[in-house]
Amino acid sequence: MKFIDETKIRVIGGDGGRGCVSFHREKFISRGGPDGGNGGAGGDVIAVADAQLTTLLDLRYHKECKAGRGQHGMGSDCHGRRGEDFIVKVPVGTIVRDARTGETIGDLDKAGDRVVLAAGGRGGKGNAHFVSSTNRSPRFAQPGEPGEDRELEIELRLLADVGIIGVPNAGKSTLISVISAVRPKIADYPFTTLVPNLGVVSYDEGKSFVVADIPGLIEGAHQGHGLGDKFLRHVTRTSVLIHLLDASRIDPKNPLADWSTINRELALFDEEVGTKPQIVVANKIDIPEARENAMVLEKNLPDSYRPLHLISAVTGEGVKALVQKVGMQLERAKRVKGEEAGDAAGS
Ligand SMILES: Nc1nc2c(ncn2[C@@H]2O[C@H](COP(=O)(O)OP(=O)(O)OP(=O)(O)O)[C@@H](O)[C@H]2O)c(=O)[nH]1
Ligand SMILES: [Mg+2]
Repeated sequence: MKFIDETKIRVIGGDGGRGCVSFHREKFISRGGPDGGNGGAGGDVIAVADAQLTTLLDLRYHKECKAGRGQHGMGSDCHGRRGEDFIVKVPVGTIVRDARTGETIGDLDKAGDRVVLAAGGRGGKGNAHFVSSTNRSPRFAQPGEPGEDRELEIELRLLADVGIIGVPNAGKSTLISVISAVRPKIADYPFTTLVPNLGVVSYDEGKSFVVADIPGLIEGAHQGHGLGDKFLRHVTRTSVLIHLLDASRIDPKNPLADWSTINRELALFDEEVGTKPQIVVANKIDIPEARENAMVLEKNLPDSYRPLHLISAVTGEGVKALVQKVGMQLERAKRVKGEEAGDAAGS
């Protein structure tokens, strides 16, 4: 299935129904009072986060979403029915912005979250509403109001706890395939992965986290080189990054080359992504010399990024320990977040 993570749509709330001008008519009653009912309100266009969806693809085919109009008011004090709402299903992690002002309208980060994208217009009042001591038989009613009409930018940011980033061919997809149930394409050439993959990783008993494997990054990704850096939006909400390096490619004379290149691209994409906690991992240590080169890398890494983790996604060496470490780091991050939230509530 095609993966779409940004699109534009137009949303239009339903128009309100017209109020009615009517007078009571009955046999033997010569001048009945006004009895025109109110028009019904127009329906709303509402976005609902649906856990079954993983892409914005459906919206590509549904560029315009219009809710139903309210029914006009009728005689005998009958009010018009409300227009039908138009429900737009979006994946969890969808952010909605007004295309003109850039204002964020909604951030649907939990399944079932709802946001009104375009409100329906109010229904007009019927003439019965306008009866007063000075005007006992008004001959006018209100028109319905038009529904809201706006252009929206829709963006999807996958909700993952952990992002796997690194140069092309480092083994990111191989790693996600051995720690979760997803089976992405794996091949010995750069840019095998074209769209992010999400997997659920179980560790300990009953505990799990969600990991995202994103397409490889190269120098100049922020200028669009390779596949560009737009997929980094999917790691903006993660708590931890696994920075995966291909140990067989480490040059002992310049061991930090790949690592620094990627870090530069992260920082150029977004300051927050650039400073996210990173677990640095050297993969492919089953290849001769890879292990030695990884040791050189480890010596050159800044203290805060040590220890370097050595793994082979193919033989499985070091993989379980890595998953445990990621799990522990996530739990710590959650505790800190909880404490911060507690502090904020307490103060
Ligand atoms: N020897 C060895 N080869 C590996 C290991 N992990 C991955 N590979 C191989 O490295 C190649 C690239 O693996 P992928 O998992 O597709 O790499 P990727 O990082 O997802 O690459 P892109 O999607 O192109 O960015 C494949 O041929 C894998 O079989 C490993 O631990 N040891
Ligand atoms: Mg891949």
